[in-house]
Amino acid sequence: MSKKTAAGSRPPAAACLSFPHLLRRVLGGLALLWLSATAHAAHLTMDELPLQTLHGLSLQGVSFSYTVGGSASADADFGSFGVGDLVHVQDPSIEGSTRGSLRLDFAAPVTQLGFGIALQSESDIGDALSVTLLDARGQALDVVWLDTQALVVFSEARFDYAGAPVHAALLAFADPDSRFVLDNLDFLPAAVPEPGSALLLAAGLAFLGRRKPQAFKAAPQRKRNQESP
Ligand SMILES: [Ca+2]
Repeated sequence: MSKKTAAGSRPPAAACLSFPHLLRRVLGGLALLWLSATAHAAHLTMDELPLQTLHGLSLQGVSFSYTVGGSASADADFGSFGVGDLVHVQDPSIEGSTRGSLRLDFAAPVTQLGFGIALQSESDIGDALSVTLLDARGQALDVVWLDTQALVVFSEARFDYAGAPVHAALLAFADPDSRFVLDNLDFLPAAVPEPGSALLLAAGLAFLGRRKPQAFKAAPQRKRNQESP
């Protein structure tokens, strides 16, 4: 039997895959499914809704609470105009008194969080505000103190975080006699596979479990075919 005839009788390509090759192909497909899971980044520029009181507002997976002395306050607005076009914040934005604390609660925990902040000051300010990142139990994952810089008119900074899932963030200001502006809020919910992807993943693993013995039995047969004259 010639080599050409032997090649012509070769079994279909899929049957020739060794188990490691098959495993790589299936896992590659499953990885693509996994990456298509529901992780949609949000970018809020505070023009999503008209001017209104901030406390109690929820949109795109984040809820805002603004309190002064532990009580809900109307001294912070969403969609406020007046700060103009600065480096880290631009009209419209969130604006309020630094007497209060601002809390962001996320509908799904976020692994990335960022925002621009400006204080009504023309000076650089060290430790101008603290950002406390909270886990699912309300325990502090981290506390970050931000310095602000006098860039245009206000004293500004950009906060960016990437790490363990954060369920809420609490902002508190060192100087209670000023105003703050917050804008360009970015957050990325932790990826959670969609139900369909999870089912496909389970089906893929079940397929691998059935396929493994067959693939190992097929390999010696191919070797015998190649050695035949
Ligand atoms: Ca804006």
